[in-house]
Amino acid sequence: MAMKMTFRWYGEGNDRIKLSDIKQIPGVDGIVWALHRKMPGEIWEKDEIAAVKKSLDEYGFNNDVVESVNVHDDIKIGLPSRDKYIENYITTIKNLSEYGVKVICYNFMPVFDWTRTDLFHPLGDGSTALYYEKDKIKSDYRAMADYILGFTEKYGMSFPGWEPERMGRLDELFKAYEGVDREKLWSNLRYFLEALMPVCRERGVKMAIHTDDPPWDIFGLPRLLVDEKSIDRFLMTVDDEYNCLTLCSGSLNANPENNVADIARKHADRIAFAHIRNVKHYANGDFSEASHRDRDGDTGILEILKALHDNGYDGYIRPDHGRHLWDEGPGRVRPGYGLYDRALGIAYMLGVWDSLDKFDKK
Ligand code: CS2
Ligand code: MN
Repeated sequence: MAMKMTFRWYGEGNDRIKLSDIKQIPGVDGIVWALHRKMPGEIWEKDEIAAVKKSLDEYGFNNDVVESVNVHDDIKIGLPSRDKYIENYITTIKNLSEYGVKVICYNFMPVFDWTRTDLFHPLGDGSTALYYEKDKIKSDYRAMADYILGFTEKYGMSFPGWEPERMGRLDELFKAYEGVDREKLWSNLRYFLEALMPVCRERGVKMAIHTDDPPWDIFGLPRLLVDEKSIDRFLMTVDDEYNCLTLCSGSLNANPENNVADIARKHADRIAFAHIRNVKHYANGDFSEASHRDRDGDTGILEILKALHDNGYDGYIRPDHGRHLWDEGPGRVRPGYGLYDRALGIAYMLGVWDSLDKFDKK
């Protein structure tokens, strides 16, 4: 069984990139998809799932991986209403499994999904990339949310995890999370997964948590999946082959102390999905995203791919964020999710992988 290459696509009418464009990238087996208009907690209905599957079938792409089925805040906070939302989540898992879905990527970050301070940071060669300026993320969560929302409104796009409806209630949300310290969040995550595991086993669906991005607390909110130790803890807490990891190299390596290849080697059997992205660090703690070429960043892309390959990795993989190239300026591209650099990333990764297959037989 070989590793399966995938490409994230935001869906018909929600992504400027077309399936027919993706079809021309060599080696893509599947589309990582989602019903992006669903609010966290809502059930994904069978007819909606069937429609996406049909559109992917036409191009011969598998629909095995969903990213993301977002988790309702009440589950993360641990409110009594969580049981109702967990029931909905279980129904969604069942519905997805009927259409062949095998992996669900999700995250358990309070309030915010990935966080950056500049979506179009010039890299000096004419391209731009996502950028994190450490000093900008201190206490003013409103200012950061306004920056992201200003962008999404201007260009009529929505970002997963940054739903304007939720962002409009930020103060309320921060208040609701007040009693949720790190240990409480761990126990709420455990409660959620233990409720899901029986149906995951029965249906053959792996839950693959995405590592937190960036991997440290922000605005006083705890983040759990931040380093090797916390990943060990996560996998032990619910020690089930259906409780898996989405290993996101760029998220983890936003902290340069994290050796992503070591983590990949240690937990290869529990990685269901790998996001490959390169990060370049600056001495003051800022970081920028970079091309997939190993030497363009500090993440150790070659070591990570080798670690997965050495362990016979046969899960799903995708290029994570890419730079914005050529005509992909603001308004013409989803930040991080352009066509060109992700296609180049795939060609690079497959080049490495094919060479390992051919010359590095174990
Ligand atoms: C993704 C995340 O764009 C990205 O960085 O890797 O947004 C990811 O989809 C979510 O955190 C998973 O729920
Ligand atoms: Mn990722």
